Amino acid sequence: MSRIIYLNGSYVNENDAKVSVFDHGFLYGDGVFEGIRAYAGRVFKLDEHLQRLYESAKSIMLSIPESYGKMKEAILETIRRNELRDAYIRVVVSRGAGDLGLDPNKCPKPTTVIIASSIALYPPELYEKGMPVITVPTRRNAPDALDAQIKSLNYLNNILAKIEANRAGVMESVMLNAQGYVTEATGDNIFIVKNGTVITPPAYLGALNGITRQVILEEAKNAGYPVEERPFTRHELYVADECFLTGTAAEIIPIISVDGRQIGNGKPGAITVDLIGRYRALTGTTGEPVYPEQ
Ligand code: PXG
Repeated sequence: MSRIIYLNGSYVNENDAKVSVFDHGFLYGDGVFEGIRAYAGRVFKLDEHLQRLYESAKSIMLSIPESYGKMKEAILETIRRNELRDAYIRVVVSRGAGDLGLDPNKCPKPTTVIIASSIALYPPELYEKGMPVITVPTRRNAPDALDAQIKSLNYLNNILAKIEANRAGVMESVMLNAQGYVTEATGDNIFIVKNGTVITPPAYLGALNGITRQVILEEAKNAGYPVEERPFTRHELYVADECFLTGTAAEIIPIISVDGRQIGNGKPGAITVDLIGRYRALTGTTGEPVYPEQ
């Protein structure tokens, strides 16, 4: 079935959803985006994603044409028009078409695209068995160069890190910052567990303050686990009892080895498994209803 795409105020068939080659999103990666999920007819953490979208845009002085309320309705309507209940939603706002120079002043009208697609789930055995990762030479962007809180269309060093993972035969890589502290994976945040304490790097080191990350920090506190947001190096990662990644697309994925060092007993840890269960209990039961509730 051909998808219906929201493009600048209209709902069009995916074959007609076309953007100019002069769009600065295409020419320069000048724009922002969000990746959002719906479960069982409810959009999970929609306001949190929208707030981050508008904050990313504000930071790069991009004025989103749609008001917050209009954008929210457009997201829900795009899901409805595609008759989805479980969906991955991509919202992209680019600087729009301009000339061949960098200057955003030459781009009078931003481009807004909303895609709602059925979700390509990761294989279930990944969650049961966990997966190996590596750390890579490609550094996460320094916050004084390009702040990780801006979810911009510039993902090149994350993509380079993904290429390094592919070449090493693993699915994900963990990026360090220029000082060698662990930041995050290419599209997911990272957590370790040591002696029962749940630890994640602070966002200021150069990690996106992910929405799944925030949910997991909250759920860990609710469950009574001590929680710490503090810097750690590769050594602490190697000697962790448990490790997992968090993100909207991946949810919570257990990590069972890092650079060939087995984590814990090489199986998903007990706290990781508990947190996966707590996260799954929230998705599909909380969030913005897409359809009138029966
Ligand atoms: N770090 C980075 C760099 C991200 O881009 C996350 C962490 C997780 O954040 P949330 O808010 O989702 O918990 C992200 C966001 C994909 C994909 O298709 C995922 C993201 C970005 C781009 C693509 O897997 N995740």
